[in-house]
Amino acid sequence: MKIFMVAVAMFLFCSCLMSQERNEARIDINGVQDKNEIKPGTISNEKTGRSVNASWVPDDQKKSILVTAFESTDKWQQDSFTFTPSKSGIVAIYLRGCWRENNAHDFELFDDIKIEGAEPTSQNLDFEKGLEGWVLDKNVKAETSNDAHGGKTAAKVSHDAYLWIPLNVEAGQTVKITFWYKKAK
Ligand SMILES: [Ca+2]
Repeated sequence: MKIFMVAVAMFLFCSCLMSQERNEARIDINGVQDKNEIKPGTISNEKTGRSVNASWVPDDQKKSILVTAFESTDKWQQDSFTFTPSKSGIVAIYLRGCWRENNAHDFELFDDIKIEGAEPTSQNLDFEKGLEGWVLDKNVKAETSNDAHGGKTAAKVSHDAYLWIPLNVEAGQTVKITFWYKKAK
């Protein structure tokens, strides 16, 4: 029952502000492991995106997960957002897409990610080394795509076929994530 409720809440997150037809490129910042509170900052486009702490997870995790999503189209777009962690340590940055019913997948492409104010454990942020350094889900695998913004390769992900890397953050130090994205064909 609890899993079902979480699923419903995740569905609502996507669908309440976006129609079913709308695709999104989504980045989660997850500080649950260290109970690191992730405070939302600013986003580059408030008309097509938003950045909020997760409301659908258990109470003690709500402030430790920040979900940022921008509407994706067939064209490459660049957007950014900022956040501030409450503790120094490791958080995870996830690249993914919108949650969909019935295990449906909306695939998104990411490329040329820039991270300011934190140290990622991999510098392969343009995916020119494929998915090297990134962690994949055990069951549903993210892929590479040759439809790239820069170079020859981009990452192709969905809600379940996500990619993540650890990020070293400092308490109170604002982090800015800038990235290119589009809807995958
Ligand atoms: Ca690239």
